[in-house]
Amino acid sequence: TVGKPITCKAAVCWGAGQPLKIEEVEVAPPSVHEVRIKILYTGICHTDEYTRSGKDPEGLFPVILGHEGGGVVESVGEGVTSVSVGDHVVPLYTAECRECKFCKSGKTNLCGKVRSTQGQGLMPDSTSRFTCKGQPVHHFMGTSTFSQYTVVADVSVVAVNKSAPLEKVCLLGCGITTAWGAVVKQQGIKGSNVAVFGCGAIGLGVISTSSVVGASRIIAVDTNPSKESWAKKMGATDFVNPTTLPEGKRIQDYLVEITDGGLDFTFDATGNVHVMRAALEACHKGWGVSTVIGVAAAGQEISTRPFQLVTGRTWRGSAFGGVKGRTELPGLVEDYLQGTLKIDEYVTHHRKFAEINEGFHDMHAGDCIRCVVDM
Ligand code: AHE
Ligand code: ZN
Repeated sequence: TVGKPITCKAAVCWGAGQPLKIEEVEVAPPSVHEVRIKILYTGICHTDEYTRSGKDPEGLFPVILGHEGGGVVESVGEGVTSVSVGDHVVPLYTAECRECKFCKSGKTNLCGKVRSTQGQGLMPDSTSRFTCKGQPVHHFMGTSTFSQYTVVADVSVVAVNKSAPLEKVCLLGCGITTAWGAVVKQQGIKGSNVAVFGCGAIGLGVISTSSVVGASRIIAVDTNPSKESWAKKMGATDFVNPTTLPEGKRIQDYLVEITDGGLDFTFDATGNVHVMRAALEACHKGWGVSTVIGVAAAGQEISTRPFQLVTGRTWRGSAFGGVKGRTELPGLVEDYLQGTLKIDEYVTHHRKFAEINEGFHDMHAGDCIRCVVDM
């Protein structure tokens, strides 16, 4: 049977730099291999703000942002077998088709199936399911969770245990999973020393996961002194505020000094290219590995002396923590239910849907780790 369009509320961003506006939108029924989801909760991530601000070179407007959602399957299109009506689901901005060159390589979680249309703000058939005031509205990251109903590709959604609260496991849609994967997919963290630059949700998740897998020393780095207690609560053994170092002392030189030659592993969770450089240069000669997680603004480039690499440091990065969402998210939900994966701790702010712009402001305040919006 062919479904009907649904009229509901969505937060539309009409142009770069504009606040979101709650509008009535029409959400078309799911087409072949698509799933329509009633979104119940969504987190707000810096990437939503990055695209809203106009800094994202892939940004398109008007758009419905949001990529950290939790909801219930309302209807499915033809050919959908992986989820059913009523399933509790998390949309995935990194799809997993299990058929493309990337998925079959066994080397990456990046899936090629829908990425190009996703980047154009469209469904795989190159059209949008959202209409507002008679005008098509772009999708975002294949998820658009800032809408009470959204449509996603069936390769871009995973069903999870219904006993898990969606207001918490929605955060597995981005932040928590990204941080978890960046650590567990990296061999050798156990018994090693680690430095984490930036103590937002991602940095704290890296600290927490490093602690769980048994890193021997975890140095948290942040310019905000109030992040020290957060970092220690998540398992950091040391906290360094680079702004309090003696004048002219670079953070990388300081870290190399206090670690007898540098870190085994460092992580950038800031998106600042100067911090990325410091994170690489804080690595131990011969074997240190630095992972870039943060998203840098358009036009930004990283640099260092090639000698840093010649002398055995490795610069790498991962997206969505290298996690294959459909295969791995159900297990992360079980870990959460069993108490071995922290999620509740990250939720510092709650907002009603009507207050979503305030949620964006919350994010800029130093006391916010994650704000969850009740749709
Ligand atoms: N569109 C941006 C890049 C944005 C980006 O790097 N996105 C991250 C996820 S951010 C989650 O909060 C990512 O995983 N990208 C992989 C992908 O396939 O997009 C730009 O600068 O063009
Ligand atoms: Zn995100």
